[in-house]
This record gives sequence, C-alpha cells and structure tokens, in this order.
Amino acid sequence: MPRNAESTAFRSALEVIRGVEPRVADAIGAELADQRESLKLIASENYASPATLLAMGNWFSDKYAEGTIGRRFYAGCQNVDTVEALAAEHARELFGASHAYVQPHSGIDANLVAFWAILADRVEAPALQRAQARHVNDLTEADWFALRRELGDQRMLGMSLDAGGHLTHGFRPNISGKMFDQRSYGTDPATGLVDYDRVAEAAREFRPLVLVAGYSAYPRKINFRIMREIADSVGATFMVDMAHFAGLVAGKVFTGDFDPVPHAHIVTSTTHKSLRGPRGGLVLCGPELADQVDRGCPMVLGGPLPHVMAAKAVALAEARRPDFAGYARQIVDNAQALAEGLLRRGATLVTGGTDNHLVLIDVTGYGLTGRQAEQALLDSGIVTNRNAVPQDPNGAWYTSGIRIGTPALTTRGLGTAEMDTTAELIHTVLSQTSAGAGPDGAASKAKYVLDPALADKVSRQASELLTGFPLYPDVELG
Ligand code: DSN
Repeated sequence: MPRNAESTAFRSALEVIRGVEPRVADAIGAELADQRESLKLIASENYASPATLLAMGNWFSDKYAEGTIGRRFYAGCQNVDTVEALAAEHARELFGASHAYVQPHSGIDANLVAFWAILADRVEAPALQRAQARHVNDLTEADWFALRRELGDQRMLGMSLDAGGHLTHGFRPNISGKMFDQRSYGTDPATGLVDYDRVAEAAREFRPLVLVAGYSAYPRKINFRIMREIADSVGATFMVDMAHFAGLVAGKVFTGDFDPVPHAHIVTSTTHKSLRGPRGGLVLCGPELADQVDRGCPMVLGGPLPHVMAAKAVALAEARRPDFAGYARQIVDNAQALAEGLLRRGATLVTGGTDNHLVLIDVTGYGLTGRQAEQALLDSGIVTNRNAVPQDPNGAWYTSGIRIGTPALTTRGLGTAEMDTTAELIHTVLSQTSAGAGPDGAASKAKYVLDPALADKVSRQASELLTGFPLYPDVELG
C-alpha cells in the first residue's frame, strides 16, 4: 500500500463531505486534531485502524438486513451475508468460541440479546414463546404485560456498580434492572478484591437464574473457573461481559481460569475498547444458546448495521495477527507502570494496583471529588473519567474516583517510561488542585481551584510527551 493511501482516502472523503456541509467536515478534522493533542486515558476508548474506520463509510450503510444469515426479513442481503459471516468467523477463531453473533450495536445491546436468550432458554414462559414467534412490532400491550408477569421474578446476581460492575448488570436505570430482580456482590472492603466465598454465599441465598461476571471499573482479573463453579452449584447460567478486557482475552494475556470463553455459558463484549475495533458489540456462546442468540434481531435489536459488521470483520482480522498479543501485553505493562508511578508519588489506588488495562485512583486522598479531579485533569490536557469507588461517599454523580486506562496510549506506541511521565503529570495536577466553594461559600463537590498557568504548563508537557508518538502518522489532512 502506498504510504499516502490513507491520507488520500481521508482527504478525499472530507472533500466530498465539505461539498455538502462544510461544518461536518470541519468537526471531523477538529476531532482528529483534538485526539492527536490530548493524553487520552479513558479506559473504554481506543483508536481504531484506518482500515477499520474506512470499512464503515460505504454503501453497506444503506442496506437493511433484519434477521440473520439464511433467515433474513429482506431480500438482496448476499453481500451483507459475506461480511457478517466473515466477522463471525474471525470472532469464533479469535476467541475459540463455537458460535458468534456480531450484530449488536453496542455492549448494552449485546447484553440484552444475551438476557433474552437466557430467559428463552431457561424459563417456561408461554408469553415469551408467543412473543418470539412474532415480530417485536406486532406485540400488543397485553403481550408485554404477560411477558412482564412471567419474567419479572427472575433473578440476576452481578457485581455492584460501586465495586466496578456495569449498569446493564441489573441496575435500575437500565432495562436489565426492570427485567430482573437483581442482587449485587461487592468486593472485600479491606482489599477491594472479589471475595469468591461471599459470591458463593450470595448465590446460595439468592438462587439467581443468571450469574454475571464482568466490569467496567474493577482493576483486577476475575477467576472465571471459580465463578462457573458457583453458578453450577446453584443451577445459574453463567454470563461474562468482557467488554472492557476483550482485547486482553484476544491477545492471550487472560488465559486459563481468566479466559471467560471456556468457562461461561455466554460471553458478551463490545468491539471498540481494548479490542480496538469499531463501536459495536458481539455475543459468543455454545450451540445450546446459539439459536436464541441469533434471534437478537428483530427480538431486541434494530436492523443490523452492515457497514459496522464489515468494520468488525476488519478489526477482528487485525486482532488475529501475531502482533496483537504484543499490543495486549503492553496495555497491561503500561497500566502497571502507571499504577506504580502513581503509588510512588503517594496516590491511593483501589485494590492497590492493577492486573488489567485500568487503574482507579481514589482522589479523596487529594481532597477532591471525582468530578473536580476529572475537570482539573481535562483543563490540563489529560482526558479521563470520574468513577465511583467501592462504598463511595460521594455517590455516582460526583464520585470519589478517577478511572484511567492504557489501551489508547498503547496504540500510539507509548511505553512504560512514558507512563511514569504520565503519572507525574496526573499527580502534579491532582496535588495542586483544591476543592472550591459555591457562591454561598459552602464547600462544593464540583468547583475546584487550579492555577491556569499550571494547567497550561501540564497541557504543553502532555503534548510534548505525545510528539514522539504521532496518531495516525500516515494520515495528513493538509
Ligand atoms: N461506557 C463504557 C465505559 O466507559 O466503561 C461502558 O458502558
């Protein structure tokens, strides 16, 4: 491929867009510039390859393909079949799964597909069976009411939000919290780690239909073999949401007891976090759940996005290359170097470190809330997000934590030495920010005081750190 092929492709695309709505072309260019200049430490973000990005901008976007391969509700899906089959094949091979469903538009959608598949498999429910025999648009109010009555007392046991679990694991703001009667397992207050004996005890007491493992802010590995034993001991279906760490599974950093695929009945994921693909989701399972999973659209999903499935096929093919394992290992090495750099400078980390791609700083040690810390870091060119810590005194809005992750900076090529510099920048900002007061002089959980000159200085240092690691080096927009 000529070195300038990527520049030509993106420049031409922007030129065409500019001819219709120049402000959109400008915003796309500005987004690249912003991403190039900031130290992106959001644990759930990454930089997809140019091939992945380009696979999304084409005619597949125009095609409807409800149903799945061999069972479509629309004609003329032969090319969609090709990319869906390729994406599924790459997913199966990459993760060693017998079945892959690559249509979910997001992780939330992937989980919804999995929940419905489990309910359909496990629950004797005439209304559910009637519903599945029809298109979702044809269900009446009475059908939904009957469904709710049949399914409403099914139970789910998942990790609590403040311990790092995800909203879709049975919490009220998400539909999963309305579909299931949910109970949570937390982490040991002393260590911050999952206590498997406590999970087993909760499972024995609660007898869940579904035991969920997976997280978006837990900085450690989970032993899926033990979790499966717990699920089996109470007859639960064991589901793992590996959205955050799928790249570490793909890159064989998480193997044996820490690889969810051989242990779980069903595994869900996003494709855009550590896996470095397009925004989207997928579901992996064995033959016993495959048919129900494949009913995801139209049961709970809108029409599949064939252009995104094309991009999933490209990204999953990339993740099957030998160099992806080196990338995955470096993500963890970088997270550990970042954790060590922060600890050495006096930061408090939930669980005292990390085994995966993320670090959770308890910023109460700096006298700040998560919201104050997030904004102060943003002012200084460091993009992170606030997150609750276990038993968070500041709740889910203000929080007491800052979650930082290394997948994106690792894609740019930063290594452990740069992680130490990053730790220094983060610590400098947090230690020199103080909590502010509201207009009435009362302590505020949102306002903060940070010398703008210091914020500028750190922003410049962050930019300098990145100059040796250009983002999309072969893309020059001119
Ligand atoms: N929003 C994702 C994250 O940041 O972890 C999870 O849904």
